Amino acid sequence: FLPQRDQLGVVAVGFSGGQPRPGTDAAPMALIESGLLDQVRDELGYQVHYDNKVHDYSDVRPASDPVYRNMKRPATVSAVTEALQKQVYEHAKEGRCVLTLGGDHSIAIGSIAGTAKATRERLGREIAVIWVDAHADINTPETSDSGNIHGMPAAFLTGLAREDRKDVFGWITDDMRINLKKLVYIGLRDVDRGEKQILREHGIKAFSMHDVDRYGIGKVVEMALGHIGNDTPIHLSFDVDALDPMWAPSTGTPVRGGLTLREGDFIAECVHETGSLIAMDMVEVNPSLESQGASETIRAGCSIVRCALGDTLL
Ligand code: 5AB
Ligand code: MN
Ligand code: MN
Ligand code: MN
Repeated sequence: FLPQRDQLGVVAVGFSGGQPRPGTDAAPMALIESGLLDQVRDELGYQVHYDNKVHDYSDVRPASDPVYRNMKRPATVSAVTEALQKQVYEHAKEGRCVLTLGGDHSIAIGSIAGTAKATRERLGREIAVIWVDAHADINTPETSDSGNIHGMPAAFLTGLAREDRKDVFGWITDDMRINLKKLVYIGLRDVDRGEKQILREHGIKAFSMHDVDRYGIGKVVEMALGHIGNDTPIHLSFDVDALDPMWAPSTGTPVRGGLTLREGDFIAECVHETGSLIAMDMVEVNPSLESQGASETIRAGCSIVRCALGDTLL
């Protein structure tokens, strides 16, 4: 189902409103300036469809945006992700693999909604999502302590969180949602109490750092891919904070005890090898935090994207 695997749609999302720290909005430009898209074009041989623009979505952002149901900047995140959903959908319906450069992780609401919808229309298939992260990002507005929407995208995408207000994610329709059974996590080590309950209650497949230590990354990836099954279209949502802060210090919510850079690259390489990758997000890079570590973090993000798109060691 990937006839156009050499075609890559790229959306650069300069957005940080899903969490409180400015800076993730500068990540797409930093990733691109470090040569990511040139490498993908020249070394990996993709035809890159990119509008040469970091989107800030200033045209759709509401003037005022009070807290609603405990969510911070709900109408802003909703408007931005709705616009992103349309951009990603347009690429995906052409059969392109879609790379979304964030931005904080709230933007996955838009990118995954776009690929889920396009894949249903194009192939009549449900997508699987591999969520690589220190966090589960599956708080509902009610279980979240922070009110930050970058901790909630998986809840809105699976339908565990729902809202009728059109300007607060009410635009998410069933065809944009993902199946709880086709969501799998790798790298978890900082999961909120309410999130643990959600994961348990719904039997959501999750491989924590404990599992990585116990089985090794090779076995964990094998089990994760086994869970979603062969020939299932895969959306890889990669939060750079899945990596240990040693490799990726410049991120808003770093947690020690994470993946090595090689383990992150390895996950991406294995997803590429399936031949089923239809989309990828690289999120939560924040070049303005830990300024000494910014170039390291950007390099790590670029490396993981290249691996997912087929860069090989030999
Ligand atoms: B990230 C926390 N669970 O809900 C919350 O970086 C952290 O996209 C969320 O994974 C981290 O605020 C969101 C405490
Ligand atoms: Mn995270
Ligand atoms: Mn995340
Ligand atoms: Mn984070």
